[in-house]
Amino acid sequence: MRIDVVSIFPEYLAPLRLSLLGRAQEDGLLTLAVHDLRDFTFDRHRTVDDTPYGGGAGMVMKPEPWALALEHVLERQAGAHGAADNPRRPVLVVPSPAGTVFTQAMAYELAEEPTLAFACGRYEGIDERVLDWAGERFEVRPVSLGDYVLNGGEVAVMAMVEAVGRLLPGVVGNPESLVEESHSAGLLEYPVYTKPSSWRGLDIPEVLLSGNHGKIASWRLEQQLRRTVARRPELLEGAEAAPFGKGERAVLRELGYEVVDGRLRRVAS
Ligand code: 6GU
Repeated sequence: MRIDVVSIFPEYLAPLRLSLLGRAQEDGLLTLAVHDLRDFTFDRHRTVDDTPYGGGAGMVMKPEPWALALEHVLERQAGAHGAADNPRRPVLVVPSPAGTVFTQAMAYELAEEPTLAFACGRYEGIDERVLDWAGERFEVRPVSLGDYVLNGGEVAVMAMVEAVGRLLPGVVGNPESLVEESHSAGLLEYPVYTKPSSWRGLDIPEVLLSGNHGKIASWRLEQQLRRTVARRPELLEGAEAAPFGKGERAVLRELGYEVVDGRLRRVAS
């Protein structure tokens, strides 16, 4: 996969050269290019922002540097592996607190693309006409990390590139760690423990020493259910009941959920 990021703070993205994704780039599994938006300006001050029409606080990113930067990205991406056979337009992710919320499902979708581009806005945002213009050349996707406000898209891009990059074939050494995650999709992970079995007066759950793999698996699933109910109940409300067997349904009932038309429903308690 080829990823291009446009930002006024290219150094912000430097950590993507480290660790797992750094290795993926060395191994040729991922090509990551970060472009400085100011390289697409021509005035002495390399200006990328201006005051908003209609007034109001803050500054807005000027359109022309963005068009030039994104044209440059399109040229570079045209030669990427798989780009020529892509029947669809290349995806342009625009990080924004006003976007669709980024999820693991979206990470899997994006991991299928031969190329991805990210346009990091700063200040109050990018002149809206850039998105209209880009919409004729890219599949534009405004994406948010969640309901809070960051100063710009760079940190969000780091999160998204890491989430997508680790799904690319060969990037994660043991692909079973991905399989396990997708099996438990929709539930939070179970708690994990390592040696020593007794530490500062705290013992690990006994079942983990039993050697009974069936019992361990059902204990872990029960922990996932309890955790999800306690921390993220909205993940269970309306979820398909089909993946849950007799034992799990009993736990779910105890936790206040019933099955109606094959879906979980919170029972008033
Ligand atoms: Cl993608 N961008 C910004 N600026 N703030 C955010 C965000 C993105 N996601 C959550 N907050």
